[in-house]
Amino acid sequence: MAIQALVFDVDGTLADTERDGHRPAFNAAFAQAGLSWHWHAEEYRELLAVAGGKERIRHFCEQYDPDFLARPDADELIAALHADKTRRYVAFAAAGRIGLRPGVARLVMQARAAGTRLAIATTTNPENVTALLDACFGPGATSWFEVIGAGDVVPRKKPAPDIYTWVLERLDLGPEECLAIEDSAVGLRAAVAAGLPTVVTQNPYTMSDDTTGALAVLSDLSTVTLADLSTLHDTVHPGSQERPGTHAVRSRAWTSPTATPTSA
Ligand code: XBP
Ligand code: MG
Repeated sequence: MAIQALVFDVDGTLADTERDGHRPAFNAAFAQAGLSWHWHAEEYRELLAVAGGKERIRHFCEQYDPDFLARPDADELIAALHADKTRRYVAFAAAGRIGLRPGVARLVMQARAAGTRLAIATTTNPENVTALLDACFGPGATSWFEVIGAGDVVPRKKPAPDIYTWVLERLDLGPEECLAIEDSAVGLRAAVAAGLPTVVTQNPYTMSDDTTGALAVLSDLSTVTLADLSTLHDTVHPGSQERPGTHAVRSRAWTSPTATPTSA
């Protein structure tokens, strides 16, 4: 079955946004608010287990600053911190501080040329998505992505399947007609739970993540073509009892030297 749509995750997949955008923006917002919090890279890697910026701040407070959560205005303070963090992230993106990961632009262009539909399923705010796409592809690039599922449009964030289900409904496609591209265990679990065959492109933050269920695990998309992804997608048997995303990758299906199929 041909791939009808590529569904991209954003953070860690399109760009190293956590390294170049989110973490610095969180820390700048904390400093601006007079808080002593500072998320170092290794600590942030652990915090990424919780998707969603507001949820991540709350999780951090539960562990390290429960007194903050005991304040009667804690919810408002977290919302204000997150709003400031979002403004900073958008400014970073607009200033060109966040670049696309290798191969992303080429794959997006190939898909557009081939008429393969494009969509996004992310936990981050829609403003962040627009800022990143505008800065990296040029103004108006959000229109290339037919459906953009982002942020709080679903109450349950990844690893719940909800954002992928939301996107599939708007694409009016079944999960087996799509291919998801993710970077993390949290994102992979969400996509697989929604039934999408999923390729994982790891980054330094997600290098040690559990990739069980991925069709393939790659270091990046630098050598991957749309034809490669189609061949890989063909190895999934729609209608079988096996869940998409857990199917064995046949060795003939993948020619990229960087590919590491999760099962032989
Ligand atoms: C990653 C996330 C987000 C970002 C921060 O999203 O979990 O929460 O870390 O963005 P994905 P916000 O990998 O699904 O793109 O602060 O806007 O939540
Ligand atoms: Mg991600």
